[in-house]
Amino acid sequence: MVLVYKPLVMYRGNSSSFTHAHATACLNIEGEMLKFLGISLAVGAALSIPMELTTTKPEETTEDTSGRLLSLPDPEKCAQRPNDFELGGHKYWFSGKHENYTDHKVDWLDGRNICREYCMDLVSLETPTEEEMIREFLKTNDLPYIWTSGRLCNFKGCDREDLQPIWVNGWFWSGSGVKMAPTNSTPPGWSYQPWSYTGHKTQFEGKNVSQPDNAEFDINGSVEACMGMLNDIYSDGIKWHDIACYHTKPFICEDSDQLLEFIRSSNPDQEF
Ligand SMILES: [Ca+2]
Ligand SMILES: [Ca+2]
Repeated sequence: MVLVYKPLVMYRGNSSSFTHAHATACLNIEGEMLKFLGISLAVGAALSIPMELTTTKPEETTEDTSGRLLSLPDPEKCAQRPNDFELGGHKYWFSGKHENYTDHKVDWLDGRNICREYCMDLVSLETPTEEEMIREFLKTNDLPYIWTSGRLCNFKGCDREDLQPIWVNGWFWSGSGVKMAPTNSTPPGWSYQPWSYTGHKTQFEGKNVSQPDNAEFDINGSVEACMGMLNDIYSDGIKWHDIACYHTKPFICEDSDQLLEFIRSSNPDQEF
């Protein structure tokens, strides 16, 4: 598959400390990781293509994607990244527990970008063990919702046959580049279906309409292309929901192997 990719400078805002070479190195590492995983589908999100280049039909969304790019890691932040809990050698932190971010509700891409400055990304729930840990965290802390890195492949290159239908086979973890199991059944090796069996559309259909349901698209044309965990918002317990990416929520960051590898190789004398 060939993705049209414009080699832009992949940072935004005040990033004078990063050269274009840094950006290229970072992208290359992520590209290698994707090759290793054998999932070129995630290139759009994991390779940090700006949102305005990745949305195939921007007129279909109310998201303001102008000038939105992904951030590169900051060595100082990476070295001192917060650590609220750990699993399998990965560190995690929740925005609500940290001074600068206590009342921080951000849209999905801002969440990714804050995490990425710490060599992390929004949390990716690849295993039931990890999913249960995060679910327990929401429950214990009585949190209404969080962003995860879950993302719908709805940009250039996503028309590949094996990703169809896109609402079933087109979801992946942008933080790690791992493809999700089909959304319409219990994932292999899991004892439960993490996507909600209900949601906004249920009230109109007279029967349960499960997630992902792209419900907001019918209301205002916003594609529900990002995935959050909602805590009983639809009296459904703590479940996965597709949500339009512009909504603001607190977030959980998880170590990014790719970004840590990048920062370690570019700062060999520092501990991360
Ligand atoms: Ca994970
Ligand atoms: Ca939904």
